[in-house]
Amino acid sequence: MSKIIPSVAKLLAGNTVTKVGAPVATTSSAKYSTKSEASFEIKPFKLHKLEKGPATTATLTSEDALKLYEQLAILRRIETASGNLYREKIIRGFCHLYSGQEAVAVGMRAAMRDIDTVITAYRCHGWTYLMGASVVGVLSELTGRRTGVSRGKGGSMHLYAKNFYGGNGIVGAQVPLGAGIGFAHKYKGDGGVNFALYGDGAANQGQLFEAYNMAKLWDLPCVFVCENNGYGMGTSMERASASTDYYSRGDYIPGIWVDGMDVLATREATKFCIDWCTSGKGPLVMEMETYRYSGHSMSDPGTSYRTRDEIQEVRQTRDPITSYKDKILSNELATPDQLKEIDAKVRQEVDDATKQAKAEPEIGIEELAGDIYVDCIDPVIRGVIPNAPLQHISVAQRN
Ligand SMILES: Cc1ncc(C[n+]2csc(CCOP(=O)(O)OP(=O)(O)O)c2C)c(N)n1
Ligand SMILES: [Mg+2]
Repeated sequence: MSKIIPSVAKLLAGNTVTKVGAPVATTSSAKYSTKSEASFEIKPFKLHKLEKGPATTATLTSEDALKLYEQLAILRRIETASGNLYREKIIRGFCHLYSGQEAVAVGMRAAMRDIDTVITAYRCHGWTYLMGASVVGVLSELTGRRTGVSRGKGGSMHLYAKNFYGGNGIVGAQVPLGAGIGFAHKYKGDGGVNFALYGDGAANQGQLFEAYNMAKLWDLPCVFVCENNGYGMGTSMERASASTDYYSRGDYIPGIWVDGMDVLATREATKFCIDWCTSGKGPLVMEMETYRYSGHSMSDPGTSYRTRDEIQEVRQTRDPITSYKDKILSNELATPDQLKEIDAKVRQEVDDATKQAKAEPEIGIEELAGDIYVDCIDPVIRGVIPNAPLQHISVAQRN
């Protein structure tokens, strides 16, 4: 088996610039990777009002290579499970999948520090996991169960975790909120940076430009991240946007275009943004060019405004997981056996979480008015029936 690796390397080599580091294992077992570190060249960033951009060479250790692979794989698997649960009618309501866009979140998360914060729109399942929730916490929320991150009261669009401000269903509304979280970092002087993610469709809203303005006036540590997946529901970006150079649309705010299908590019760009913001230079706009494989939501087959060939082409040539897998295999940072092992572990974890989510109960009716307030001043909550108010109760544990 170990003989396969050099030949895979030859077949797949392409964008390596150097290989450094001594072999970490001299054993003949293919279970072990053979290089401790490798360097990769990143597709050039496009810059707006910046003289110098992020590093275009990324170094990756074998340990990080496996970690990133596992995260990419688990995000994809969570969405596959969510899609299935939706088709089984166990997940109800809205459900927007992130498949195809995983490298954006995983690369960003890899660069973020514990103090940094994130807010996004409704494609939020993967982010919730990356910010510390368990797979059960995510899937139970989607299925409306007690063990969900919002005790089953939020559903697919309203997931939260520590330093993760959701999960927001109103297109674009998370962006001014994100500037506000950036303000909180500055006000408290905690050194954190906030990342506010939005889509190419949301990018045309007026409230974004108001948020840009305040963020620049006050030089807030806030990165505006446009996840350009080519479409806002069934409308292509070319039909909706007079300028599709989203990285330059902050005008007076510097911007960076990033290949959002490359987890190393998103990681390096995010590192750059953190350095920029923490040195007091104010906000940045980052455009991540990516693609969504599924329809806009589960009720959209996703093939009336784009061709099946287009989706297939992206899957074959730019898939964030396959392309990354090829890279780490050909550079001997991981062996096929190691990746298979991770795939099996991920499948097991998500399968177990799916079973558990299905088995968990929903919360009782007595919690209908639970946890509305942190400090409850008036426990009487108006309901839909006049003269039959509900009682506020505190249920969830807080840290
Ligand atoms: C204020 C508002 N307008 C319209 C909608 C309906 N809507 C939900 S998602 C969406 C498209 C957003 O596209 P984009 O910003 O590109 O994000 P993507 O879905 O591609 O991630 C629209 C119009 C909404 N939820 N909120
Ligand atoms: Mg979009």
